[in-house]
Amino acid sequence: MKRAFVGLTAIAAAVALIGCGKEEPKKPAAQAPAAPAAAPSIEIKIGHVGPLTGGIAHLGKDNENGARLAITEANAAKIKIDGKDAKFVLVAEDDQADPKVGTTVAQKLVDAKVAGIVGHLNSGTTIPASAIYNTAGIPVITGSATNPKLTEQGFKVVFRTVGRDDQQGPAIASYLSDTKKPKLVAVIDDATAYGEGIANEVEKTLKAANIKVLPREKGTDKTTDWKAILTKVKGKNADAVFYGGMDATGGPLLKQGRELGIKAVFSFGDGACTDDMTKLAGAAADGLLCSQAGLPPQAADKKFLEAYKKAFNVDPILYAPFTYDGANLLISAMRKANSADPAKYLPELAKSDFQGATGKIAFDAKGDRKDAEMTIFTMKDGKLGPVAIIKGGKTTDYAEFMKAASPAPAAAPAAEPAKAEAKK
Ligand code: ABU
Repeated sequence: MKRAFVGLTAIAAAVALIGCGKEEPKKPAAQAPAAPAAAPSIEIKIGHVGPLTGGIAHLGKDNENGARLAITEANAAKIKIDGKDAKFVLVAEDDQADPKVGTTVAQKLVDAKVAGIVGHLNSGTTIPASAIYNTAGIPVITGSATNPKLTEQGFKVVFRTVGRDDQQGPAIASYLSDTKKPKLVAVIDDATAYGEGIANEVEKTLKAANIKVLPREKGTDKTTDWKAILTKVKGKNADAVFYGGMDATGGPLLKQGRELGIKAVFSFGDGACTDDMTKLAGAAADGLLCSQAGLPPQAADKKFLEAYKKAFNVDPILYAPFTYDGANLLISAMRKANSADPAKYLPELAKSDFQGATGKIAFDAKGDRKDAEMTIFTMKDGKLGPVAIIKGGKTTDYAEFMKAASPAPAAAPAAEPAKAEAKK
């Protein structure tokens, strides 16, 4: 009886085991076909630096937008570098237009292993930052810093898509002296590398034309109360004023000058050659003269202008077309070298022969744009209008120049206009 119980228990246990799924293993299901391997990709970081806070943040954003649009278009064009899908990423930094912050963010970009940089906006930040990029061997293209010193340092990695202040200063000073015939000019600057540099060039040109220049007056790039300096200028009865500085400080200077009853012609370089002068100075801005170190934004390639408006819902203010070209020059050189390695694509960048939104771009041995145009503007009814182009020492009426110019330059690179990736 005892044996019979043991036997039944063993059978029950065996049945229970089968019930728990210890069956014969089933044949494995047929494997799904493997998905095609994703194409290898490469992330290429491009830095942009400009002031995104402070009085000239609007110009920093304008520059950044230009570079951002180029990156967005390059991504839409599905560019391959070294057989890999290139994904370009804009790393945007704010240098607050401050030379010290400029070097800090320059090192940050080097540490982040960016392949190239568009920037900075200001000469005062670009010059010290360029030494850091040069040590790291990373190419940098500014679309707005105009002080000659930048490209006189012998750095092989430095380029600019605008002209220099030893072209711009003589251009605005000659136009002022030829058209307004001043006898005594007050020259004021903001004590920055740009402001002081262009003021020196203007003074040199005026003096060479036998025009008297008052002893230099100086503010800073934060000065908004110019009354003490302007009262002195009024007392000397200057019939023209040149200010080397940006619009954020130039607007108040002009407004206060008119409030004090100064009748002189006010003239400015590119930093204060924006429609913001009307916002800042009101009706007092009408009649001002100013220069930009390239063709005006409205003369840029139509495809670029439309894509910029579509992407950002505003028109470019000043140098966005030049930073757009700067970013495209970097990308174009990488494509030619088939590499985003700075050491490999730098030689291609140096020998660029590029049709950009601002026209044909080639660099001289220093990294300066060959044959840069200088544009002279006047303000009328609150709008800046180009009146003349100075190129190779020759002044041409703006309308005539544009009529004679070859057909509008083609946008670069080959890509559909696309909505720029919005930066929150
Ligand atoms: N070129 C005007 C403003 C930028 C700069 O050179 O500082």
